[in-house]
Amino acid sequence: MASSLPILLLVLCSLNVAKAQLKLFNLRASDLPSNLMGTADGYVKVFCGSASLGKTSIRNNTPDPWWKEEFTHFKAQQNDVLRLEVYDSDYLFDDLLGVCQRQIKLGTHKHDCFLKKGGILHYSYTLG
Ligand SMILES: [Ca+2]
Repeated sequence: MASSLPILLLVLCSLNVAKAQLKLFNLRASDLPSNLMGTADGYVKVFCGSASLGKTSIRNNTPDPWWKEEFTHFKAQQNDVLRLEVYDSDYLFDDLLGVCQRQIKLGTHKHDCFLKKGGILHYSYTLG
């Protein structure tokens, strides 16, 4: 019996660090705020843990943008922090409208996130 314990621990540890694939999709926003520069020109930067997964294109002049881009991360694992930063593109400095962070869980999930400066980010992800 005693000799099987190290093997069991080894298996449990392997399961703990098992990498999974994260896919982020159906990114859209609603009611993004206008500023002095006019209607919002929204885009989203995507991070998972310490990895930067890239950013969407800019959707000009709409408070209700959607983005066709999908983001995939092959080295994700459960409880990694998914971080989405929503910006309004402007001439000099892009305006950070809000940040959405959550620990990812296995399965497919859909979320709405209220942005600090107004508006809501909607997104879905699958971890598996
Ligand atoms: Ca703008």
